[in-house]
Amino acid sequence: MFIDQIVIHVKAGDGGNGCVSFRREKYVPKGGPNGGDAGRGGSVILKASQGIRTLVNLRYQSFFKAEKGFNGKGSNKAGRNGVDCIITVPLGTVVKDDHTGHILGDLKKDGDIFLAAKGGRGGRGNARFATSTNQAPRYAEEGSPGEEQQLFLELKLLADVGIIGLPNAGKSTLISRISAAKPRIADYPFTTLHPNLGMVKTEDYQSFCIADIPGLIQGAHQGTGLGDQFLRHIERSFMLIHLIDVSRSTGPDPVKAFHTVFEEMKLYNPILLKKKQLIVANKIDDQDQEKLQRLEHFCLTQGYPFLKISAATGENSQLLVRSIQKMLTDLNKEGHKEKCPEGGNLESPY
Ligand SMILES: Nc1nc2c(ncn2[C@@H]2O[C@H](COP(=O)(O)OP(=O)(O)OP(=O)(O)O)[C@@H](O)[C@H]2O)c(=O)[nH]1
Ligand SMILES: [Mg+2]
Repeated sequence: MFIDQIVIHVKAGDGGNGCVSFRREKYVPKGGPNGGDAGRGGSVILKASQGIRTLVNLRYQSFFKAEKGFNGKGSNKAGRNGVDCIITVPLGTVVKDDHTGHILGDLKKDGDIFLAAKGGRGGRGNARFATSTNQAPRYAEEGSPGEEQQLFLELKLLADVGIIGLPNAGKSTLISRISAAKPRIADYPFTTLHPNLGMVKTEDYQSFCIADIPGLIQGAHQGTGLGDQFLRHIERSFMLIHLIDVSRSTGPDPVKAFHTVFEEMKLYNPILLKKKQLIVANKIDDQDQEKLQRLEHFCLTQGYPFLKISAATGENSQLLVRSIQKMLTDLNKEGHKEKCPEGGNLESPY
């Protein structure tokens, strides 16, 4: 199951209470205060891990609580700290305040952590409060409460390249051709129900990550088809491959197909249109010459880079990989290194 949005509730452990105690020993009158300090409460920490792909594990548990700090004890014994609660999330998880919608963090790299709720401070024992004028304090500090908040987690995949297009354009066939990903492929629309990621290895031993998202149709922004919600997964891509069917099948006119997807992207978030797009005509093994020419002419006049391939037979697929690699290198040179427009501070828990 692919879950990419979820609300969780986190509660850090409260700090323990400091101890009030006095040393009692035979022949030692007025032994003095010896109440120990308490432990701090455990924190709730989100940790990004390469090993998981979706937020599905949070579907079955949405309340996370860290352990309370232990109280201090007599004989100057300190209480133990509460154990932290660590929640593993996939790379690309954006953490937002559920009430305000503010972005609090963005976990992009393996091992990135975000302090979701900080554990309460442990109270000090009475031994700490002894002074020359008050040598036997009968009070100790109480622990402070652990933080608590409601978070909205949103997964936005971190693929270098996103593949967009109408249903049946051959997006999944393409990703299975150039990467090791094995998505479902079939000749009916909406075969792909959630995004798939694949790593593409280039001839010069480099690699990039590519995402196949479910097809878009007219009205996707209003929820038609599978809607436009999956577009969030290409928001952070450097560039897009717009795949268009030019086969003899009864599919729509290729230029119209381009505009349909273009419009839906515009309605979802116009920022997507600023991304570099490579228009790729697919299914040239079964091409409709007129459709192909129309699309090629359109790209030429509009200044879009254009390629024609057959994802099914593999024709020109290596040329496509090289072109993507080159475009990514050029984009890197132009300084598009930062994938995510959304910032967010990663805070160390301690
Ligand atoms: N002849 C030919 N058929 C192709 C080619 N690429 C894909 N197909 C066929 O087109 C159909 C749709 O392919 P998919 O890869 O599932 O298309 P998709 O764009 O992922 O479709 P959705 O997931 O529904 O959006 C399948 O029957 C494929 O076999 C191609 O290059 N040539
Ligand atoms: Mg598909």
